[in-house]
Amino acid sequence: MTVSELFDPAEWTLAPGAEGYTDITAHVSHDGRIARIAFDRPEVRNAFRPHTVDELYRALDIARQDPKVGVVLLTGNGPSTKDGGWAFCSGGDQRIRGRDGYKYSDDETAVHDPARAGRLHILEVQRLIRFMPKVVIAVIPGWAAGGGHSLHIVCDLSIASAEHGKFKQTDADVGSFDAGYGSAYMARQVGQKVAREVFFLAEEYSAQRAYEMGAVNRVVPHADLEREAISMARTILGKSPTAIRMLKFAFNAIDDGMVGQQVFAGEATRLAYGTDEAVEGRDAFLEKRDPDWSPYPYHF
Ligand code: S0N
Repeated sequence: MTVSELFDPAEWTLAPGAEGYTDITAHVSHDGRIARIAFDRPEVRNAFRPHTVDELYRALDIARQDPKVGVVLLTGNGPSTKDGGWAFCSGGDQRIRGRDGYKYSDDETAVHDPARAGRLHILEVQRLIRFMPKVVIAVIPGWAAGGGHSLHIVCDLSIASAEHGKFKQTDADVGSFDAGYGSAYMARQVGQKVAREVFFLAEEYSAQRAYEMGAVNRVVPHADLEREAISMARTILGKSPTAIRMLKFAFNAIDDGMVGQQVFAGEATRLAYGTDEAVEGRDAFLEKRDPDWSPYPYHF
């Protein structure tokens, strides 16, 4: 079965736990270092329903916890068999939007678990992308609209198809709004005037325009999109994992307030634990003696 026209089976193997997914596909490169996670609902421009978001969260979290994976490619399979259209993601599935969020089923007579009603958990996915200590690249073969537009904004890097990459922030058209990273962080990327225009006018813009705005890193021929994304990932994988992790959290910190500081601090603590100085503190406690800090200077 074809995963996507741009998917090269020679590059990938099924990711752990991916057998049962219905709304996404998840693969890892043969050396285990790159994860490819893709929306797989091309007939609705890869719109997500709660079940899609559950699977996406699971696949991303598996990639987060896999010590071999250093880069995640987030993309959309395609094209649509109905009309040949391509999409990265068109956001929340409007057909199952209720008054309190998105429903797990469009069966109005079904008994819904109240704890699972009205889920808006795409925001949990956004936070996972934001805070995972790995680079996440949005690989955009077609439409990035609504909540799909916001997902590309929250990814660390974006690469788009020159022919089919299209962008539109439809939130205000359908009475929804990403008042978090989707809008405020976009303004950080492209400036306030441009971000407000994107949201207030909800016009279509091309991959080239997205590049000129500073929202997309690279625009490449459609047929080369995934190859270029893999090449970008391989370049990143050639760098120091600690340096990349610290840099990602450094870039995040200024916009993430105390949480950004906490994430950065966690990484700093991990590094500090590796020093002889920290080992001395732990050993002194365990050996019930005063610590000897004399070998450790006050650096200036
Ligand atoms: C993507 C668009 C621009 C593509 O236009 P195009 O190429 O003309 O295709 P269409 O003919 O329109 O679409 C093809 C088929 O796909 C269906 N479809 C497309 N998008 C959706 C969708 N989002 N939901 C359901 N169906 C969709 C079409 O209906 C069509 O089907 P058929 O063939 O049967 O007619 C264009 O399609 C478009 O504008 N789509 C809608 C984009 C949109 O408004 N998305 C929702 C925006 N809101 C969100 O995403 C919520 C975000 C979010 O989740 C969130 C964020 C922050 C805080 C909370 C939340 C939360 O609510 O969870």
